[in-house]
Amino acid sequence: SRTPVKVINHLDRDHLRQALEHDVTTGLTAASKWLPPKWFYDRTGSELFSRITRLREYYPTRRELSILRQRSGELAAASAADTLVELGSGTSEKTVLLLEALKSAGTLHGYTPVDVDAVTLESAARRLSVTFPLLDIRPVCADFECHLSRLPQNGRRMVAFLGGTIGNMEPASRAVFLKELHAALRPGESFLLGADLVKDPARLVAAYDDAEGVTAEFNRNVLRVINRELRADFEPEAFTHVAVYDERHEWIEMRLRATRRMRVWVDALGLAVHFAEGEELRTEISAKFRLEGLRAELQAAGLRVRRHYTDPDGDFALLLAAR
Ligand code: AVJ
Repeated sequence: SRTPVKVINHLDRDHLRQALEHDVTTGLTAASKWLPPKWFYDRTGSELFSRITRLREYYPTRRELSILRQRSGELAAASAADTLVELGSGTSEKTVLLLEALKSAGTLHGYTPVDVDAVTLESAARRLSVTFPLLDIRPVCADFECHLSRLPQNGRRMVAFLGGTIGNMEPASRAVFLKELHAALRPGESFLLGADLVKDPARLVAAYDDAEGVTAEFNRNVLRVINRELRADFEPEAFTHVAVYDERHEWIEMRLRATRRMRVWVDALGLAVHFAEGEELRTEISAKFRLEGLRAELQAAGLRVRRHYTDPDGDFALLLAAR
């Protein structure tokens, strides 16, 4: 048997802790309260998200998978990559298709999954090391928004950012992120982007407010994370899950709405947070895109789109760009 996969960790407990403290302080003392979506993903949150991807209403994962099933061969050939770097890899479920394609193309050498959740990262890496015993797997526990320049430099890389996670960033952060990504890539390396497309708002809202309430539990999980990590006393059940489509920004917003007046104590920060009845806390934006807009954003960062695909219904897009 092979040596266990070693996780390179840029997120020591102190770093994570400081980032969480910073985000909670900033977000919960703002006039309009908000929290960044990355704190959804502890072990429970990652499991809930995995359940979301199997919900009837949540189409993005299935659509992206269907594009990958059809096009991974072309993507592998066009990229000529030997190393796959995956940002926000989570359970790496879709990755297998890309790895298989690179293997068939005869180029596959390494895989670097990058994720903030060390537990999920480790188990995904372990699972893949069984399927691909010769693959050089170097998992990196990192925040891809801050650590792009510290990714392993080995090989000719294809950096994949799948699932539509780019939609979690506001336009200004997206521009910064894409520029930094461009700076981290060498000529000849590529960027594979999965993005959810603008569509009927009713379908969008349903995808983020499923009948079973899985997304609602996922949303409330961020409060449980804060309770545990920062000794806070949020009552998750006192908040209602809200999903709205903002037509002007073309993004979904997830919020948690206080069902009554509340005072929440965040012990680790010595912070009291007051909620009025009906007050909303924004927990996520999930932007929806148009192909031309994506092309322009990539172009502005110096990345040229080489291939672009959508599923037959035009719900989701995969773009391969070159540095
Ligand atoms: C993992 C960010 C792509 O925005 O669709 C799913 C997260 N939030 N349901 C998305 C999510 C609510 C998901 N991403």
